[in-house]
Amino acid sequence: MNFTVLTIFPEMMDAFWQNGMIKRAIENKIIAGSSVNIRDFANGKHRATDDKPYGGGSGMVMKPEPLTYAIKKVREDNPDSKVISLSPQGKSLNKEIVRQLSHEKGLIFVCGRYEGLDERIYPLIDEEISIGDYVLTGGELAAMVVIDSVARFVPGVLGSFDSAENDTFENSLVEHAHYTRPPEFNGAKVPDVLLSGNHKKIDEWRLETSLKRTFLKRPDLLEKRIFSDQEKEILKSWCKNIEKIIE
Ligand code: 4H7
Repeated sequence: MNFTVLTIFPEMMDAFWQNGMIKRAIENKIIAGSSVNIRDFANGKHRATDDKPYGGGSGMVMKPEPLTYAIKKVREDNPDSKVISLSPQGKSLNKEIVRQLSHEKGLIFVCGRYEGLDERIYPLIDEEISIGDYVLTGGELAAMVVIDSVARFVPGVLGSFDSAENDTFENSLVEHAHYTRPPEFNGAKVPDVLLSGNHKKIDEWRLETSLKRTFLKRPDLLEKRIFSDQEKEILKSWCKNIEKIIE
């Protein structure tokens, strides 16, 4: 899968392409990630990418020509890619959109700055996405959020132990508690069951902590959940105990 980001601040993207799982996936040629400087497509002495708004008012607007030329060039090189603009007026990102995007051949992200894009850019945009109802100074951080979440669904990006399908929101429970060495830190011990080597007991304990944490931190997720028989037993055992306690 091919990710291309159109931005006037390509340096912002460098740290993203050059670290962690994204870096490794690029090195292993599982995904491709690159940035294109919109300014390279700007003309005139100052290579301006912004200009004053018609009709007056404060702030600047992204000029249509550099962005149009940049999109057309990147599209020629990646004819099957979808062009996405990140903006507060887009559809809110969620796991369904993330999974859907992960099936595309390539994604081209347009990162707005200033007060936004000249309206004549929009015919070139296939989809508008927002990462949430808040305002950012530019689309770059939003593009990183979308790419990071989408890349996790591309086979081979995550290690063989990890799977996007198993994480929170996929099965609508919060992740179970995690512990690593040392076995005791600042007086807090790792639960004995995790050191027992009894994998049936460990799985049960993980499911129970997962349910507990969801109950306390994200009760909204439980409302949508279809519980397994094992989960129903755990929930019932809590209720039994509650009846004893309040007797
Ligand atoms: C495109 C159009 C995304 C990009 C307008 C981008 C929030 C999100 C931007 C704008 C973004 C998100 C220009 C809108 C400046 C706000 C004050 C860049 N903000 N801006 N205005 N939620 N900003 O995904």
